[in-house]
Amino acid sequence: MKKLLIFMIITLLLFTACSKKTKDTHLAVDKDGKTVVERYGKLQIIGTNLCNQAGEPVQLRGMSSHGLQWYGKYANENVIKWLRDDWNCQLFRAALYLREGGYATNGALKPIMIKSIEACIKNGMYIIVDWHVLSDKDPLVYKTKAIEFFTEIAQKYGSYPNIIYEICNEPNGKDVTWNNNIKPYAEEVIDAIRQYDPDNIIIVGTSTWSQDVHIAAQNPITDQTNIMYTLHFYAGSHGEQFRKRASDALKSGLPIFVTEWGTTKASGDGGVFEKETLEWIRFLSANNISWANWSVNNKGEDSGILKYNADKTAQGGWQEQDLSTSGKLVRQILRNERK
Ligand code: IDC
Repeated sequence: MKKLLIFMIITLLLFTACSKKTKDTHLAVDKDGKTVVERYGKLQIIGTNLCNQAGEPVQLRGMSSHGLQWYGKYANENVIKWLRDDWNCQLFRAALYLREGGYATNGALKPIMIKSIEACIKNGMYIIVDWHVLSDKDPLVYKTKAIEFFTEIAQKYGSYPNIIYEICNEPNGKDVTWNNNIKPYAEEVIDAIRQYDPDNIIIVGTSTWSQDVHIAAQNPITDQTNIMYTLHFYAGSHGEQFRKRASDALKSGLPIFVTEWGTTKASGDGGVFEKETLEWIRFLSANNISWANWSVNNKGEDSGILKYNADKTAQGGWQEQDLSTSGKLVRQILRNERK
C-alpha cells in the first residue's frame, strides 16, 4: 500500500513537471511575464537541434514581414508587440529584399530593419535579419554589400541573444549551385559576422529557392558553429517529397530552420491549403523545426495575414474581421488552438 502511494506521488510529480514543460513551450510570454528571450537566452545548435542556453531543444515560431520596401510600415513596435501578445509569436522575420526596389537601390530600408531589431529586443522576441536574395538569384552578386551590412549589424547587435542572421533567402537559377556560389558566399559572410558576433545563430539558404537541403547536406559548412540551413515550402505546392528531404537531411546531421513558409501555392496566392498546412505543422512540431510564416501584409494576396486594405495605418490591434483566411489559420496555430 505504502509502495503504491509512493509510486502514485512520484508519477504525479513527474506528470506535473512534464505538463509544466509543455505549457511553457511556444509561449511568447509565460504566466510570470517572462519573455521567450528571457527564458531561452542565447540560442545554440546541439546536433541538429536548435537549443536554448541551457541546452534544451526549442522550437521557435512566428511571422515574417513582407518585403520591407512595400510593407515596411508593419515592421514597427506596435505590430511586433501585437504579434507577440495576441498571436503568441516568439520571433519576427524582417525581409530585406535587394532587388525590386529593395536595399540595393534603397538605403532607406536599413532604418526599418533597425527599427524591427530594436522592437524585438524591447519585446523579448527573436528577430531574423533576412537578406532577401530572390530575383538577384546568385548571392555573390551582392556579396560586398552583404558583408558590409552584416558586419554593421553584428557590431551593433551581436551581443544581444535576440539576433538570428539569415544571410541568403532564396538563391535560385540553374547556374547557381551550393558548391560554387552559395557555400563560398556564406563562408565569407559568416567570417565577417563572426568577427563581432561569435555565437548567434546564422542561417544559410539553399539552392532552388531554398528547397535543396539534401544538396547542402552533402557538403555542409565546417569549422563554424551555430549554423543552420533553410528549407522553404508552400503548403499548396510542396508536400511529402520535401518532408522526406528534411527528414533525410536531419538524419545526416544538418540543422534546419524553415525561415519562410506559406499556406498557399508558391506564388503566395492560389487559395489556402488548410489540410496540407496542418500536415506540415505536425511534421515541424514533431521534428522541433522552427519557422516563420509568410507574411504580414494587407495586399490582398492569399498568403497575407490581413484582408485587402485592412489596418491601413499598420498599428496591430486586429480583430477577427481584419484577418484573411490564412491569417485566421496561422494565428490559431501560433496560439496553440490548432495542431
Ligand atoms: C512574394 C510576395 C509577392 C511579391 C513577390 C515579389 O508574396 O507579393 O510580389 O514576392 O518577388 C518566396 C519568396 C517571397 C515571395 C513568396 C511568394 O521568398 O519573396 O513573396 N515566395 O511568392 N519563395 C517562395 C514563395
